[in-house]
Amino acid sequence: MARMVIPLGLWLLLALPGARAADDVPREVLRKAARVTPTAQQVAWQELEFTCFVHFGVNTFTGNEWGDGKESPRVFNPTALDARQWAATCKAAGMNLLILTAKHHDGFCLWPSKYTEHSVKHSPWRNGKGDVVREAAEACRQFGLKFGVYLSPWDRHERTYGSDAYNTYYKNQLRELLTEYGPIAEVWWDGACGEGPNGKRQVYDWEGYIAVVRQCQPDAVIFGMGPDVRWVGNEDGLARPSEWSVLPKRGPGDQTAADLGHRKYLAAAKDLVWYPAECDVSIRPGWFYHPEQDDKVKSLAHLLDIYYRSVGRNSVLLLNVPPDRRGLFHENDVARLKELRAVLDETFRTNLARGKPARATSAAPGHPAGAVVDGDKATHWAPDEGVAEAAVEIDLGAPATFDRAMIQEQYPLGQRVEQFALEAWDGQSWKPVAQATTIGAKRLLRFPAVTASRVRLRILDSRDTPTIREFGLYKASPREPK
Ligand code: FUL
Repeated sequence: MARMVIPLGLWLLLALPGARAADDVPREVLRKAARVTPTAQQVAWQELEFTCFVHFGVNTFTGNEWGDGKESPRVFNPTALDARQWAATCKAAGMNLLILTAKHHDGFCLWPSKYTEHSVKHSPWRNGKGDVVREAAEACRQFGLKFGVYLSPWDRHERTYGSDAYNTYYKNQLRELLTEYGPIAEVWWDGACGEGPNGKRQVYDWEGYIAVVRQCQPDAVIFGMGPDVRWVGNEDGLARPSEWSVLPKRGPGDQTAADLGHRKYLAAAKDLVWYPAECDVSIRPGWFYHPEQDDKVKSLAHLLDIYYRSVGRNSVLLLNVPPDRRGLFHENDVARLKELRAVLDETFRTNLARGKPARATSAAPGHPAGAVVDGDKATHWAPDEGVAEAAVEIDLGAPATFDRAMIQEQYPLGQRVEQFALEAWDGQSWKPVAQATTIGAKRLLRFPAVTASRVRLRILDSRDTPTIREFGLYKASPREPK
């Protein structure tokens, strides 16, 4: 018989007095993490769920993804620009905010900035009198969308880039955008950085940039290099299977680990922060429009998968739709967005659990089980204080068939659930339907169709008393590709 060999590391672990597994975290640390909460601005942003990125600029006309800053402003000449067509498409697709690349890395400004000549002012478009930022901001207001700006810190055109004078230039442009175009809901900063004409790498004044945003648009959230919204870590539009909004405070941009927010990081952290994920992805291979990609618009199945793995995983989806050389969203992209909306609407129109009798293992005063099926985001169910394991059961009244579930935590109070399961009563016993880890703002689950008249949501582990805002059961649209 082979002898069992215990590796040295394990011996040491077994021998060490009080040795703990990495995720055996003291309760008070978990409770502390569970009580970190979002700002009102972060909540407003999270509720947007589905948002639109608009990459547009000289690259649209040169065919590049990154311009080198040497482009003539004369190349910018959309023949039929209509920002209302963008806004109308977004609205119909269920997107709630539009973020425009006011300036990309090439430095060309889509508005007539007072601080540079490298802008629409010297383009043939609208005889140099046009302002894309204004047209987009006004279209968004007209269609009830929020508006945001991408202002690339990396600027390959500006002569002062690489020196401190550039920080002044950047702040001036930021102030222009944040004071002359009405409310701005999101400011988008990636960390791209290069060398200026002087051969020096630019040292960005992030603190100074943040101060300008806070002063001019206190309701805006700052993405990426700012403190409010974090890059999910990929450009595929996909959040992690366990996506935490509470993280140890670290340097901006250093937020790409696969197990970010895992409890094993909490004990050592000095500060914990609410830093939720945004998933950016383009509907096409490129961020900018390229005619040769007209037949490469992502499939309906692919976009649905992205939706379930972003919006359905405690994140906001920022889907890029690049206007073409006319200055319009291309017909293929518009058609795909329509299909996506139709399928999502059909799937989520009827919540089979809504208003059905609900009961729970326990309920704290004022937080009854029925709150999870009342469709009211102001109410939630919570078991008795200090209970990390609890269940809520919903009686559907008659057998119903479903293959999708939606669960929301009352996340403005903190993100708490670490593990949960969905079960269905088959007449004899409870059968597992699905199991997952985090919930946060929204969790969407997909599973093979189940027919049952009773279901229960079991919270298996939670960092503190769980709070469940809403629960839903749905049957996927038959138009969803198999
Ligand atoms: C990146 C940029 O370099 C890409 O061009 C694009 O704008 C993407 C959304 O962000 O950092």
